[in-house]
Amino acid sequence: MSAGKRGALIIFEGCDRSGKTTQSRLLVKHLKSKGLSVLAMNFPERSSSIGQVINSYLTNSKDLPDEVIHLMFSANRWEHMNQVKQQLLEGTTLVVDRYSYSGVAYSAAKGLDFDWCYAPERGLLKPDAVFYLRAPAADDLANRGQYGEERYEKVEFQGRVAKVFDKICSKEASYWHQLDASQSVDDLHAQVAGIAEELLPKVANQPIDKLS
Ligand code: NYM
Repeated sequence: MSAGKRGALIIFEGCDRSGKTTQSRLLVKHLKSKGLSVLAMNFPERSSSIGQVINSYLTNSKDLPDEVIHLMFSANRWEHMNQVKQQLLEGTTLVVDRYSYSGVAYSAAKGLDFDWCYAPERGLLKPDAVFYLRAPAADDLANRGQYGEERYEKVEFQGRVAKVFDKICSKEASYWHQLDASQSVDDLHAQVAGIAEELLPKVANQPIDKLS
């Protein structure tokens, strides 16, 4: 990599079981095969002390007020931002499974105010691209296995989450790519890889923006 060229911040978003984890792994593998420096990340990042509280909440061994867990998800992103920025500036592309938009979508789906939910995300690094894997009907997703083991993995709730993602997608259309999550893994990957390959050289000399 020549001096000064940064990596891209690429996010996968969508409901539970929409294929984000599979697609983000495939993208990392694909970009690595092209000789690029790329790392996978996911939020929540469950290993930090904040992440461990989030994990206890998600696995139902701990209860917290909706506002508190919302702010913990956000804090979990904030605690990793310096490291993320450093990696991008060193030329590493980050492929991230969930980000601020999951934070807003899941909490707003519970009934918290949308703008209140978004406020703590302002100032975090702005993604260069978001791949929104738009789910088919939520009950189709339930058939993909292991649905219902963690908090939030309920058909009706996922439908509400999808509505918030749809709203964000139409507001943030300039860098969101809505993709049909019901197509085959390979077809979806081909679309994702094509968009990512075009994106990387475009952002390499651009400053890193912040969410506003
Ligand atoms: N989740 C994830 C939130 O509610 N807020 C957030 O900010 C983030 C990043 O955590 N059901 C929810 C969505 C998922 C759950 O995520 C765990 P994953 O990708 O299944 O580990």
